[in-house]
Amino acid sequence: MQPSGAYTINIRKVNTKMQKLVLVAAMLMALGSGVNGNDRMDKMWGEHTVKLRAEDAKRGQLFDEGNYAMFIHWGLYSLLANEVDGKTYYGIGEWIMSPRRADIPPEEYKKLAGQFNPTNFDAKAIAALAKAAGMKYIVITSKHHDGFAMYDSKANDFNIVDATPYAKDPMKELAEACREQGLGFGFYYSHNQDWTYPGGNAGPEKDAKGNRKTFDDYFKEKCLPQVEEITSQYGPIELVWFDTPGDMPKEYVEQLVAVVRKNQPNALVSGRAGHGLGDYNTLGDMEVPHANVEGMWESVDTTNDSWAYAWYDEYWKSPEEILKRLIACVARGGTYMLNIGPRGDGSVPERAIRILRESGEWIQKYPQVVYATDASPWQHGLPWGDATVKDNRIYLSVFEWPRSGRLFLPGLKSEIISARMLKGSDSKEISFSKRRGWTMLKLPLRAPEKLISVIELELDGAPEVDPTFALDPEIGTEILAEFAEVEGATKEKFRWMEKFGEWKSVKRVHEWEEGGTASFEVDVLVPGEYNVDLTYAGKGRLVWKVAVEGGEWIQNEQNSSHNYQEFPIGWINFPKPGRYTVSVSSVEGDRKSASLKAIRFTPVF
Ligand code: H79
Repeated sequence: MQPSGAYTINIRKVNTKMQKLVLVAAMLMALGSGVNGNDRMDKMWGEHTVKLRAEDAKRGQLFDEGNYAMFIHWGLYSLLANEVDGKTYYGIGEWIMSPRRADIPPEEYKKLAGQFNPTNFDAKAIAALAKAAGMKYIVITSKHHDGFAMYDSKANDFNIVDATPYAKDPMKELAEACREQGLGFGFYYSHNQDWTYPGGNAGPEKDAKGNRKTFDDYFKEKCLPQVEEITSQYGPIELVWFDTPGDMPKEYVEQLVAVVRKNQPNALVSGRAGHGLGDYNTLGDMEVPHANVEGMWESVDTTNDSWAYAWYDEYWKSPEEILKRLIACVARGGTYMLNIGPRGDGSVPERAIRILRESGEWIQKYPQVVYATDASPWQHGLPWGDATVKDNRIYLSVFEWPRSGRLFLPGLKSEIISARMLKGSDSKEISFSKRRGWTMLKLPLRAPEKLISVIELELDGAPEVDPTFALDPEIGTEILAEFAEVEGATKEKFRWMEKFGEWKSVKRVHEWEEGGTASFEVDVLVPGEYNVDLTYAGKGRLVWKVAVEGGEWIQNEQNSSHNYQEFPIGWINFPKPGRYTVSVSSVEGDRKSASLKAIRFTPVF
């Protein structure tokens, strides 16, 4: 059935063939033209710090110990795949009907349901994929901002059973398949925004008869009954993932949380429920933090760029990249939820399957790195990898294998009982030595693993570490500006959209005053010459000064770009081992635009 009327939506044929790898130039879309809606975005997403109450410990167990979950964005929008009437919209696919995208009127959008027949949806295969990927639960869109219910809803007939030729409830099958695989299951539900139901936030203001509808009408007639349904029709669920609370009044959020508590006493409520009523905090979309984060939190991320299926979106994160991001989240103290966007016919893009299977194989070999582990005592990544902790053991995940066969570990104060190079369930003792607070581990010349190799350190107690940044004697050490002590400049978090809805973020130092500095404390093991690079954004040529307190300073001019880019400044000397304070200042050029993201020290000789 084709949509009728003056406005027709021609959907793209479901694309089962692999598309050419398009590293779209648009990816580098203007930072300057991005939305600096930082405060607004925090409000939009309902970001805040929440700590799970102690008595709730059991409720969050799968979240807290599983550390890795599958997110699924799937709905009517998947059918459009980000193309409407021959025009492709680059960005997050589930926003396609928004006035900011293809601007599809609600009544037209609703007609799409007549074409939605996802016969290739295979709940068992998806649950098996999540399992093979090492994920512990699945959270899927029961209703996104478009208002279409992907489950059997009695409360509203704009749903997959009543409005489509498919006429079945795929969520029943998926909930069942998860149970069979021993996985947890949960629903995403857009509680505030509803773009097709009158009264929903950003939805129509009047109903079909022309009567004005309020948010309260939407809430009582659709939202609350649907949350009642998703929490009562699918057996025990792990969590309800509310999103974008916006300005939704507290009393509504309270009612929703009460429904979840009543029907699913063991389910978590996402922090984006709003008003601090959720159980944990979700960072900004696609944000993997660089410093340890307190409390219970998660990062949500995409396997490619868009949440929902987009026909052109073939820029995938490699298995190695996925593992690095997962380990980084766990090492910062959080949980990682990674999204796939099935096509409108229900099938999962083959590349997503490959990535998840391959990274999953690694996780099955090294579960101790990921599950039920604690954050890194270094509180940030290390130049060659990252660290996770289980009781008296530290697992060092080595992303960059040292060519010299020596791995330099700074600041570990605890006694090492044994150091072992792991190879799956086998392991081999390796030797180590200590010098000036650094531990040197003697590694085989070739990495045992293709993706990420793991070293296990058994300690005489819980790890004690001096987390000061330390310059690796063999490879470059990057220190982000977010770790700088700042005087006469401003440090702040800045978010921008690379493509529509595809968020990037940085903690930058900018608004430099005359003589303003960003200072970094560093520990040097091997004295000598280090090349200094700065990563910054700005306008025109900029002059930067880098000074070692009580020692040498260097200064240089380089070009700049609106997007963060790394530029060399010059060599600097650390005359002897020990502690130094290095400060960076913006000296000349358009200082207003100068925005520092990171400094890197690479040993020369
Ligand atoms: O489901 C995915 C997104 O669709 C959803 N969250 C993830 C998990 C999400 N919905 N809204 N947002 C994320 C925030 C997006 C805000 C923006 Fe805009 C939409 C920026 C530009 C368009 C609203 C309108 C805020 C600024 C302008």
